[in-house]
Amino acid sequence: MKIPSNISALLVGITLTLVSLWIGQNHGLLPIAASKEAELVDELFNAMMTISVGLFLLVQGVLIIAVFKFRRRPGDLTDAPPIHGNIPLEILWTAIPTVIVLLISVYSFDVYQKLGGFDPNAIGDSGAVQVAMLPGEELSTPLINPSKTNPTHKHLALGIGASPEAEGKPADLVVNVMGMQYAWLFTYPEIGTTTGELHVPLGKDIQLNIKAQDVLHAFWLPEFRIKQDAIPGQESQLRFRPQRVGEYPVVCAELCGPYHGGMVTKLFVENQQDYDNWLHTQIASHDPGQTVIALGANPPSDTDFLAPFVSELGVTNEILQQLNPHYPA
Ligand SMILES: [Cu+2]
Repeated sequence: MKIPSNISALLVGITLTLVSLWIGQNHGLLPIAASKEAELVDELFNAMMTISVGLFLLVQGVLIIAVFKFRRRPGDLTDAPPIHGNIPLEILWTAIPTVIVLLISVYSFDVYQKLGGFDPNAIGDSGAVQVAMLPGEELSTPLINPSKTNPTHKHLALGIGASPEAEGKPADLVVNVMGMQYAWLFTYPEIGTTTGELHVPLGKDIQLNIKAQDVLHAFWLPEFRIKQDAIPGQESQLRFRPQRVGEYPVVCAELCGPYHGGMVTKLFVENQQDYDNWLHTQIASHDPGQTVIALGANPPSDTDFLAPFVSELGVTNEILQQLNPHYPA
């Protein structure tokens, strides 16, 4: 029995759609999604993956079928039929990708907006007035016009800000992040402590204020699908809500020097009790001198520098004395 060609085309179409939908949801390319933001980004990624797989299978499938079906047979020395083009077909294969790209752009803008990446209040809010000047001309008005600066508007912050639901509300926890060759430092302004690992409570609205001390870095949380440049002299921010307890990598995603690859630390998402316990250990061990050591502003003496290792790593005074004759007994 011969199956009519429109029915087989329909069956092929259904199979192609089902395979694309399955691969779009089960590609396994992304790490765990540890925040609400990550789920939104993943839905967008999966939608694009579904469309890409469908198009790939369709185009490659047609190509492979054509290679076999229309190959030159032995002894056939005739020319192929002279085909000049097919205008309706060309319009169709231009229009379909155009519509797909437009839909993806609207969808991705929607995700960006839900993430808090787009702040309508920030547009034109820098307060700067453009003044065209001829060479040698004196500047008669200040470049920053104070009357133009609306104090109710936040200053223009780069990065991912509050989501539309959290707009106008302060974050539950603010942490200052400093990128430097080759480490991330996290300062908790409430308690004034500085750490090399980031600890945040589960389910809270977290705001990171990101700066760089030396060169460009990029603060990347792969499991949270957010990344933001750390720029010397320009603060940027990331706001997110962790919704999964765990230990996640913090990666520098901007080639910042020879040891860039080692600029990795950890983000710990903890339930409130564990987070509070950690915070108390930080307050208990808080030593303003350590912050200074980390920032290299006021180099400590060898004795000060080695002191923490005596207690924390079980290095004895005798060992230290062997290494450094000036170390006090
Ligand atoms: Cu870096």
